[in-house]
Amino acid sequence: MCSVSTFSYLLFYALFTVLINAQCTNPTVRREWRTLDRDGRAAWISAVKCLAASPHNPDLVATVNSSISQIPALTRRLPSGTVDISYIHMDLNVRIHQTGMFLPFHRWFVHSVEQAMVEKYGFSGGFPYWNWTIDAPDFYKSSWWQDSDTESGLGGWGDPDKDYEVQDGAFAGFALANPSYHPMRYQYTAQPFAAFAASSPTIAQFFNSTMLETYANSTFHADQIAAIIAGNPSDLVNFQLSPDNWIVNAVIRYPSYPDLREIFFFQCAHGSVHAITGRDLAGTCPATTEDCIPGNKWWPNSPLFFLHHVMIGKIWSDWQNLNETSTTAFAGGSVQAFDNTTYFAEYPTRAPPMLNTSSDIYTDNMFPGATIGDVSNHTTGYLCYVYE
Ligand SMILES: *[C@@H]1O[C@H](CO)[C@@H](O)[C@H](O)[C@H]1NC(C)=O
Ligand SMILES: *[C@@H]1O[C@H](CO)[C@@H](O)[C@H](O)[C@H]1NC(C)=O
Ligand SMILES: *[C@@H]1O[C@H](CO)[C@@H](O)[C@H](O)[C@H]1NC(C)=O
Ligand SMILES: *[C@@H]1O[C@H](CO)[C@@H](O)[C@H](O)[C@H]1NC(C)=O
Ligand SMILES: *[C@@H]1O[C@H](CO)[C@@H](O)[C@H](O)[C@H]1NC(C)=O
Ligand SMILES: *[C@@H]1O[C@H](CO)[C@@H](O)[C@H](O)[C@H]1NC(C)=O
Ligand SMILES: *[C@@H]1O[C@H](CO)[C@@H](O)[C@H](O)[C@H]1NC(C)=O
Ligand SMILES: *[C@@H]1O[C@H](CO)[C@@H](O)[C@H](O)[C@H]1NC(C)=O
Ligand SMILES: [Cu+2]
Repeated sequence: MCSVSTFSYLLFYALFTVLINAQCTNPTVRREWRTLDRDGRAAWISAVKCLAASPHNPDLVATVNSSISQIPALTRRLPSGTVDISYIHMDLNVRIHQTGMFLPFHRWFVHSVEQAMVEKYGFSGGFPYWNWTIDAPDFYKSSWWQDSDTESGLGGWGDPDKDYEVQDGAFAGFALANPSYHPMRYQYTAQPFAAFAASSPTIAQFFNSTMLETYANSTFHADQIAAIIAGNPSDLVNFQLSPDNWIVNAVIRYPSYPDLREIFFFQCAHGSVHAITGRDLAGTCPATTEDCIPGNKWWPNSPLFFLHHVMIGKIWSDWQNLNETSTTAFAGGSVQAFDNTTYFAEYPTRAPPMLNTSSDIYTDNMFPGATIGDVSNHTTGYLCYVYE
């Protein structure tokens, strides 16, 4: 099933270099998942499964100090493609969220995974995306969760009696590796913030009654996303922040909380899609896993992670294309600014040292590297795709 391509590394590298320099004359097309035909959906799922079954990449190195990343050493990982892919996101967590790397890293990350699927498993390219604004009005019952085809369907919600493990579709029983092996799970969570606040009194202090009762879908409905795309021309920092400016206020009001990372991340449109889908898209620990710290680290466990992030990349692209001052806009720092709230208010996504378009995207040596400038336009050659 998973025929590995015969390309040698050198040939691949040569092609790759040519591609970088080439004009983007024949872009692949990224389409909304539901507009793909059955074969198109099955081809993507098949390539994802092949990648998941592929061997561990021995070149992968964790680069973040483990006292910061708080993840197990790489040597304790079992060999598997999705373990590796999840692992670099776990390792780089603090560098790629709430920093200037957020949008560039995730665009590069999806592209690199897509390239691996194309080079190794004959995927024809054109990574699909999940336009969840379609689902926002009635997320639980939406068409997204209705396709139980065993080769082309993403399946439905998990079974509450089985720790929300997904029972149908092509990913039923799909084995995930982080934080320990378990079948893939999704749990509809309409108001995720109440449970999040209840998890600790320290976290609870950030939430007033409005926030506790916020419906996750209220942050990613179509009107709101259209407003985000139309807003803040040329200002990438506020574009990135715009889904959740109000949480910045909360952070400033409660300066004592020692780790604001999770609070901030949970509240935006991006985070809300993770949270409303629950379990493996939300970093909720499996029932059987002891010593597990929940969080966003292993979100890429779930194949939906990538469909979600192509959508985030499309929103960025739509924003870039709406106003000529936005096309090449870049601003952002390399470190999160959570510990000191004065600092946080000054640099909500971007504390110094500052990044620029020549800055290298962090790769953990897992995939070929690129700069922020390489990914800021997806039709210049390094990237070569359009959205439909
Ligand atoms: C990792 O961080 C710890 C704690 O701050 C420090 O003691 C150690 O020297 C660091 N290790 C490296 C390789 O920088
Ligand atoms: C999502 O779908 C809606 C409805 O078709 C559409 O209006 C909107 O532009 C789409 N959003 C993006 C970012 O493509
Ligand atoms: C969010 O979901 C609830 C429950 O399905 C629904 O009643 C509400 O209208 C939705 N909100 C938006 C903004 O679509
Ligand atoms: C809760 O805080 C948000 C953000 O600061 C604010 O918009 C909202 O009005 C507050 N709600 C209440 C009940 O205080
Ligand atoms: C683009 O944004 C600038 C502000 O940065 C604004 O002055 C200009 O009118 C916008 N152009 C269009 C076509 O919306
Ligand atoms: C991307 O690059 C292409 C080709 O150079 C150019 O036509 C297009 O306007 C650019 N788009 C953005 C969003 O910068
Ligand atoms: C917080 O950051 C601000 C701005 O960088 C700085 O002026 C202030 O001294 C810092 N406060 C503490 C307690 O570190
Ligand atoms: C761009 O950022 C990198 C670090 O990411 C730094 O080494 C380099 O000096 C910066 N270049 C400019 C022109 O500021
Ligand atoms: Cu991420």
